Amino acid sequence: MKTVFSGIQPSGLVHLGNLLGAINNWVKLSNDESKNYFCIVDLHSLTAMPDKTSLKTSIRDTLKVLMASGINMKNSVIYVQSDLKEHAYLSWILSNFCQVGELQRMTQFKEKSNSFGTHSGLLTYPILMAADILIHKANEVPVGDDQTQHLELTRNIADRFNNNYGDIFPIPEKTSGKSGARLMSLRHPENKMSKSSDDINGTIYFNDSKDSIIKKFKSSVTDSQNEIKYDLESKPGISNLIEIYSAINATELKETEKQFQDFRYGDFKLAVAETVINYLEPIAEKFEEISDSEVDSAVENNLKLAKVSAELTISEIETALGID
Ligand code: AQP
Repeated sequence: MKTVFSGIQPSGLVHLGNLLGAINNWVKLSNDESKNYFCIVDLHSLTAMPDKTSLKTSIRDTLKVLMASGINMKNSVIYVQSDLKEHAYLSWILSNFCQVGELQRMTQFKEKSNSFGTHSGLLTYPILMAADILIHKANEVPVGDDQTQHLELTRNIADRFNNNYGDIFPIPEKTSGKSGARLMSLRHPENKMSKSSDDINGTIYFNDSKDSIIKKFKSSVTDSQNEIKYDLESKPGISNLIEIYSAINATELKETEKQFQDFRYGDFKLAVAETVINYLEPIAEKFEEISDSEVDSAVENNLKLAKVSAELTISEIETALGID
């Protein structure tokens, strides 16, 4: 049986990019024959030095979104990274299988070190991500395209460990949906849609009101032509809207293009807004129904399962390294 791992940072409200790029695939995988670990990676979010109260709220809200998203909880273990100290322990071990130069070349490091300053947490973050994945010996990692480089590094680290100490880790594969793997900001289609974006009008949050979603789509940046065509180079705004519509309706980009070929931009924007409203509404409603105590008991039970898996891997690694 395959093992799946993926994580999400509690760095703000979950947005449409997180849902279509990652969580949608988690829902699908959780209904397959696989063992799934979905983790709120709060240690990663410390790299942005968050405010204590917002972090606590964000952890709880992100757990609730996962529970509301339709993930099959029978096949899935949902837990918080800092509750399982083995992640950080393995990260230290794996840091010996990674070169500083590799970390310095990571695009996210270059981008984020401009905003948050260059502390070593930002640099070593991908090693912690490798530990998150390898601690459960995951074969499959459903993530958005922004994580491709980090996953490649994880594969290299696993390979180097195996070459030196025996075949402990499977080499994990990245999986993403046909579309939605990289949603862009509605206001700045050259930047990815992000929780921590400066312009919140470019991001659709899971609990945005109907009016706010319509307003954000109406004001989305497109181009001066009037052709519904997928062309990332010259029409990034319209391509992003085609991507969103296709990801929600599980249609090919070409099919969406054809369906709306005679539409004016304004009408197409409204059609995409409506599809997004229908997609988000049940998630936001379910989110409101989940109580804090339901979250607490789910996390407590799930953590026990995650701990069993992590301890098994750590014990194998310690034996392989001679530190058992
Ligand atoms: N714009 C996006 N399009 C598609 N997928 C995306 N993901 C994030 N943004 C997009 C995917 O969502 C999962 C969880 O991401 P994360 O919270 O761990 O970190 P991130 O990629 O840094 O996400 P954000 O929303 O941009 O957060 P901040 O603003 O804090 O940096 C991942 O699988 C990611 O690929």
